[in-house]
Amino acid sequence: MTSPSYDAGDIQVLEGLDPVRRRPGMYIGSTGHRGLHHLVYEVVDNSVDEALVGACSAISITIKPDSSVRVEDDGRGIPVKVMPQFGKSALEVVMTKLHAGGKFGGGGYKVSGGLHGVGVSVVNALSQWLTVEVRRDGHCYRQRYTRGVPDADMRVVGSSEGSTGTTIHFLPDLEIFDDLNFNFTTLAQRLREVAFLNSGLQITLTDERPEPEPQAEAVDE
Ligand code: 0RA
Repeated sequence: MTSPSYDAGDIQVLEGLDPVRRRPGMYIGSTGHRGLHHLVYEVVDNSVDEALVGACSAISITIKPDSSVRVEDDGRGIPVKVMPQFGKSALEVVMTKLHAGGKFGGGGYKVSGGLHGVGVSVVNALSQWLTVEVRRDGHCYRQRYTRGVPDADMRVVGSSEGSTGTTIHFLPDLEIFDDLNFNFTTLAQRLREVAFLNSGLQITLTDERPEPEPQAEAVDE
């Protein structure tokens, strides 16, 4: 019997998320407006990666009234099997470990999305809370995190009703970001570019925030 062989391509260095909260700018560029919007692009890039392998045809992004953001795709869903080397679901590993180079696991799982992707775990680390739902293998799985730390183990919450995909819903952390003022136009411009570059991929952006009240005109006394 031969023992498994390892080469540089198999090395996986997975760290926890503490460094991300300590130095957010290193991972997302800034904790201002740009960094805030980068969180959305990071999640969407992972869905786009699914589209690039022909596994995803629609991505829907919603800015919720509390300025949380929900990104839903119809990709394969983040894998959920327990990874023996971690004793955790692949989902929890993807959401709570920072990959510092090398490949993720032997099965060809990737942790980060896109060319410049730092991974959805960075978004998790920088969110006050994040919920992920995966529709896969006939089930709907769910896990919630607070500032990147699981509240509980992943659990089955229902049937996938025949569909597959991933829904990530997160509230950026005001301990990290200056404010949560997402700019619809900024997001729409970037997402339009993504849609243009990925023909056949449907991208929907919805803003559920209340309209700002018209401000009273300043009147000189
Ligand atoms: C790791 C491995 C695979 C897919 C994903 C992650 C994945 C991540 C995100 C984030 C948002 N939507 C996503 N969809 C998929 C490969 C799955 C497989 O081989 O079945």
